[in-house]
Amino acid sequence: MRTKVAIIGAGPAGLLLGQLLHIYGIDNVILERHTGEYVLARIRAGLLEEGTVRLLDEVGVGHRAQAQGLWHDGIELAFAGYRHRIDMKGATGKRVMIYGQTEVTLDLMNARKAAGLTSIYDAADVTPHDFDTDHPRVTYVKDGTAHEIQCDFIAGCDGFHGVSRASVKGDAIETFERIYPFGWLGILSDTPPVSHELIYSNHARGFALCTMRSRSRSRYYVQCRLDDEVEQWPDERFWDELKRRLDQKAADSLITGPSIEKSIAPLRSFVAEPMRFGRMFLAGDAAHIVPPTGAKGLNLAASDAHYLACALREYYDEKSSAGIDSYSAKALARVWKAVRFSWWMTSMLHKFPDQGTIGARIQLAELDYVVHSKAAMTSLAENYVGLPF
Ligand code: FAS
Ligand code: PHB
Repeated sequence: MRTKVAIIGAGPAGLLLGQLLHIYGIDNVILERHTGEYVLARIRAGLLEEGTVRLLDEVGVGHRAQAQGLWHDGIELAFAGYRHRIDMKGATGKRVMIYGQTEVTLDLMNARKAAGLTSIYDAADVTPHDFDTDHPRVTYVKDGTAHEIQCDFIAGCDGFHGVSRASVKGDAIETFERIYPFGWLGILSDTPPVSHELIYSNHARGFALCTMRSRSRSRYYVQCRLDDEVEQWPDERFWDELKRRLDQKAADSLITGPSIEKSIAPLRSFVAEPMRFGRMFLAGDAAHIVPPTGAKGLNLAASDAHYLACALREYYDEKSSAGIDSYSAKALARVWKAVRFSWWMTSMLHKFPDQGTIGARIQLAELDYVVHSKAAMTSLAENYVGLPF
């Protein structure tokens, strides 16, 4: 088989890139190691920046998000027993949309199918080859049969544990990593959200986040130990702990119910540089990971897909390699600002084992400053709603 761009990974980065390339008239094939059902079953992000929603509209899949997504003008920071609202729309003129990553992935999958584009799920041993030559190729095994795809370019959209970044020679890549000494225990429940906007809570017992997927489905997180296991957190314990980390009004009005999903995610900041290796590009989690405190992971996957699709359109339409030559620097400039913001939000809101009493006080002083300073609130808001592409 031959295609112009072989995309490895059918998560948000790969699927959005595939649709953008399609509307730019650039043939592409997606190779995914799991089934579509498996990909859809993963509960992950829930918050889209306006720029991400615009990209969904651009590829013709924004209608369900526009119909079912919840536009939010602000968020609340809770600390020292009180909640303080950050008016993001007032500060930046922009909003964010609550619309689950699962729905984004489903919308993109359906659009890809409707366009008759080639997606190979359940592809085993997917391996990029010869991407440092003008004739890259990708091999894989499907139902026991080996296959090869010749292509012009490879897009490694295969997430943090994918094969693309792992295929780059050690001396050609530099990585930067910070692993946080805690995780997030997340729960999904068919209960009405405790508040109409998100609540990020700094508490002496640890961080908590109240978010949602709709007006009848809530998503909650509590900071947990790295060695915690889901089995140690029966629903009752989770709800009790969440209430203890919220202000009294939220704790009193919280509606609990049976969990329909419960999982623990580790937190890390990670960046690989560069994001281009000859004729192979990395996009999304394959190149970078942020702690979800800033809700940036999915949105960075979207901006990478946008930058890469525009660069490839320039290559094919204008016979210019300027775009692909500048892709890595352009994407990384936005990635690093999101890495910084996600680190800052995480540092301000979580309980760190070694922070001591002074560290807790400095966090409270920072939060007190942020919610009482127009400049500080505007800075938080413009990063949270998404810096320009
Ligand atoms: P993905 O990991 O989503 O997709 C990569 C795809 O490549 C997967 O389908 C995988 O099966 C496939 N793949 C991997 N190796 C392969 C191989 N060798 N061959 C073929 N295919 C291969 N972000 C937020 O903004 N907010 C959140 O709240 C949030 N919560 C998260 C919770 C968890 C538990 C995790 C793990 C991540 C969370 N994220 C969150 C980040 C997450 O949403 C990612 O940023 C987003 O999925 C990135 O999309 P992709 O880059 O497409 O990577
Ligand atoms: C979510 O809805 O899952 C979510 C929202 C905002 C975050 C993290 C997760 O910062």
